[in-house]
Amino acid sequence: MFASAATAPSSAAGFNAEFAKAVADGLTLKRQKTLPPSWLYDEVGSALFEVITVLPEYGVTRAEAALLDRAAGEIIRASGRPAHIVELGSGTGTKTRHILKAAAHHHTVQYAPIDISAAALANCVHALGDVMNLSIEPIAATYLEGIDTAVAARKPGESILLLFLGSTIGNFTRTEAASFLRQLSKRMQPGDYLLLGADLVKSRARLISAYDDPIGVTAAFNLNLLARINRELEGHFDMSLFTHEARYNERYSRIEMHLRSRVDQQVSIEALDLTVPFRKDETIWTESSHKFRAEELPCVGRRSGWACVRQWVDGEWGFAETLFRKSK
Ligand code: AVI
Repeated sequence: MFASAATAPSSAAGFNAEFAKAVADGLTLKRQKTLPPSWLYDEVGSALFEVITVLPEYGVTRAEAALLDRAAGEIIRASGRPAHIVELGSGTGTKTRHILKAAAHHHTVQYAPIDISAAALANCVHALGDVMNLSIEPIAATYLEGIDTAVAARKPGESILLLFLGSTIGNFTRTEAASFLRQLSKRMQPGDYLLLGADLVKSRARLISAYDDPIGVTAAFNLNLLARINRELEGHFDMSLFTHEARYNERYSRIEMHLRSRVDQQVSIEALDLTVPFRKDETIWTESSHKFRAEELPCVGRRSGWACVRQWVDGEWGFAETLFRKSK
């Protein structure tokens, strides 16, 4: 299951057994080769993702930041002025800053960003260090383990506002998303809130150029996965023999990112003692990015133990922040 946009720290020299297993499993599948999207985010991939977020064609991050800037005060009031804010994924702090500043306007707020990458957490602490009345307590863990730690640290009577921003929920399948939201709900108490950022369905043309930008940053982000296999697992992928492809799957309202082999070829991965055959035009499916209808999001939450309180929509790009309260 996808964890976060910076969850898979690269180890320049080290051998990551989980990565090795994911590559061996995904590239030996008979029908559709796949690689899980969390492995896109090593040091190079995370840096490329930061560039993606400022591309003119990729409106997701800008739309969410603008929405949070406009609605932060309302979100904080509607969530009962929480003293404890927990964020899944630490990001760069840019979007969260609006929420934290609004929350810490009247009283001290405890902010716990959760990320498996210590480097991402350090950046976040650095970026938000100047927000007044904010006590930052980073948690280096997977999302669910991190929530357990954050919940254990809550003071009696204190409610938590959980942030899951950036449309990372879209990188789960719909079934995984529902089960993940249910897992979150199970760990929360009545009176706790969840703010969920999700990208909305828009025209195919807009989506394709967001995920296949004209200067090739997203292509580099995707191809870096093969470069990572070369770096970490002694792979022999020739990047010029693969092309990045973004497809829009109308039926599931999702972008699917693939790496397409230009030729029939065999690629050896020495650390796995594996040779992977590719037919011309065969692809590796590396990521899905689901898009939602605004009215679908309250239903997604309701089925997973969350009651919708309010929704804010950015109509220009098409992005929604939905605030949920844990159902009893
Ligand atoms: C992190 N995640 C929400 C991004 C998305 O839009 O699905 C990842 C991404 N992949 C390509 N461009 C951006």
